[in-house]
Amino acid sequence: MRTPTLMERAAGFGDLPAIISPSGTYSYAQLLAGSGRAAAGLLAGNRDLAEERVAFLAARDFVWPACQWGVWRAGGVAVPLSELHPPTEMAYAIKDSGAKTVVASAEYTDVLEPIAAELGVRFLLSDELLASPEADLPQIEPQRPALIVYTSGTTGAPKGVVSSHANLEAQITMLIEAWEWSAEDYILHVLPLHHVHGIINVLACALWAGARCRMLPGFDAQEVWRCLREEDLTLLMAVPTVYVKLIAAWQAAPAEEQQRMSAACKKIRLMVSGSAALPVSVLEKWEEISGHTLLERYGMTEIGMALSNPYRGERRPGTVGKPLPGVEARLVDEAGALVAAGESGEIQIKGPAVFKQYWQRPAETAESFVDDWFKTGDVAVVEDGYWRIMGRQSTDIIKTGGYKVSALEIEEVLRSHPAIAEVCVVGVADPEWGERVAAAVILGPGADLSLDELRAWGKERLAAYKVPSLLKLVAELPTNAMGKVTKPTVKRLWEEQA
Ligand code: MLC
Ligand code: AMP
Repeated sequence: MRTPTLMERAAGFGDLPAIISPSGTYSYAQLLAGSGRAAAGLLAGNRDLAEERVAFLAARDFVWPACQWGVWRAGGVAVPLSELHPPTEMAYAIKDSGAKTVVASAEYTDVLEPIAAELGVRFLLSDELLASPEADLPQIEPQRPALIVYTSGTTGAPKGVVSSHANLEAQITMLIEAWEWSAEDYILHVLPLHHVHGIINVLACALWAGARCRMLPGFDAQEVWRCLREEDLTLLMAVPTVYVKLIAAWQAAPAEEQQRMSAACKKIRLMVSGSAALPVSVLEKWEEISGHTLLERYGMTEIGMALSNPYRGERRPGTVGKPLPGVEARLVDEAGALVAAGESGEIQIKGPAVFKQYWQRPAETAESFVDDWFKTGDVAVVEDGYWRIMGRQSTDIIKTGGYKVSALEIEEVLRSHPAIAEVCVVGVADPEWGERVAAAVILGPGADLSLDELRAWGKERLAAYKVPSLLKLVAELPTNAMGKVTKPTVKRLWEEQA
C-alpha cells in the first residue's frame, strides 16, 4: 500500500513553482496542500472514497490539478468533464460513471448544480473544497482505478476508459524517459483537460518531472505566440491544428514581428505534435518558421502514448517513429496473423500503460483485446523501422482538430429531426482541421427544411461532436447494389466537390 508516486515526488519539489495559471503561481507544496484539503473535503469524515467516482469541471487553472489530485488522494476515481460539452453530455458522463459527487468551479455552477440535483448526487464547489480543514488521507494501492476518460467508438454511446494509477505511471514515465523531461523544463499548456494529451502528456509529465506548467484558459494563437516570446519556455505539445493556427498567425504578422516570433522558438528544446496525423506540409512550414522539426508521436486514450519519433536522432516526416519504452507493438492482418515485413496491418499494443477496462462494459472490453493485446483499430506499416499510420479501419471514427468523434452518434442525433429520412456522416480531409465532419441528409417525403434551419437546430445538439460545419441537403445518397449508403462513396463525393 502506498501513495501514488506523482504525489510522493511532489513532496520533494517543495517550493519549486508547479503551476503558473491565470490566478497566479503555485508551488508543489501549495499543490500538495490544496489537493490535501480537497481530499479531506471530499472524504467528509470518511476514511477512503474507495474508488467512488468524482466528476469534476474546473477552469484550466491551479484548481484543476488541485481537484484531480484531491480526488486521487481521497481514494476516488477522477472523471473530468468538458466545458465544451452540452449539459446532456455532462449528465451522461456523471450518470454512466455512477459518480456520487460532482465538483465544479464557480463559473460552472449554473450548468452543473441543476444536473447534480436532478441526478441526486452531491454537488461541491471547488473553492470551498480547497478551503476544507485538513484530515488524514488513505494510502492508495497503484492497481486501483484512477481516471475515467470518455471516448467514442464504432458501437453505442461513449465509453469510459478506466486507467489505474499504475497505468498512468507507466504512461508518464515512458515519456519522461523518451523526451528527457527534467525539473528544468517549462511547458505551455494549450489543450483541453478531458483528454489524455492535455491530462497526461502535458500536465502530469510536468508535475512528475518537477517542471513548471503554464496553463492557458484556452487556446488562442496570439496568446501562445506572446508566451513563446516572453517566457523562458522549453516545451510545447499540441495537436496539428494548433500548429496550423500558429502558422497562420505568424503569416499574418508584419515581417519584423515574424523575425522576433521565429527567434523566440530557438530557446525551446522540444516541440511535439500528436493526436492526429501531422501533414508533412505543416511539419515543413513549421520547420521554416521555428527551426524545429516537430516530433510526431502516436497514442490513444486506452493506451497512452505508444509510438514516437526519437528525441535524439532522425525524426522522419510522415511517420510516428518507433515503440516507446515498455511498449510492445505489432501489426496483424484481418485473420489475426502477423503481417509480412512491409505490409500494412492493424496496430495492436501491449504493456503496463494499457487501460484496465471500459467502465461497466465487459463485453466491449473483451472484444477490444486479443490475448493481452489491445486492438487499436488504426492501420500502419513499418518502413525501415519507422511506423507510418495509414488510417483507421472504420470510416465511422472521425478525427477533427485532434478530437475523436463517432459518425454514428452524429447520425443518430440528426435522425431524430422529424424532417430527416436518411443521413450519412463522414470525415472529409481538411488542411486546417485534419478532417471536418460532413453530413449529407435526405429529407422525408414532403418535408421542408433549409440548411440554415438545420444548422441552427444542430448547434446545441451537436456541440459535443465539433459541429458538422459541412451540412448538405441532398435528394438522394449514393447506394450500393444492396441498397445501402456507402460511406467511402459519400466521402469521395464530398472531397471531389471541395
Ligand atoms: C471548431 N470549429 C470547427 C471545429 N472546431 N470547425 C470545423 N471543425 C472543427 N473540428 C470552428 C468553431 O465552430 C468556430 O467557428 C471556430 O472554429 C473556432 O472555434 P474554437 O472552438 O474557438 O476553436 P479553437 O479554440 O481555435 O480550437 C481549435 C483547437 C481545439 C485545435 C485548439 O480544437 C483543440 O483544443 N483541440 C485539441 C483536442 C485534443 O486535445 N485532443 C486530444 C485527444 S487525446 P466560428 O465560425 O464560430 O468562428 C488523443 C490521444 C493522443 O487523441 O494521441 O493524444
Ligand atoms: P483518442 O481516441 O481521442 O485517444 O484518439 C486516438 C486516435 O488518434 C488514435 O486511435 C489515432 O487514430 C489518432 N492518432 C493519434 N496520434 C496520431 C498520429 N500521430 N497520427 C495519426 N493518428 C493519430
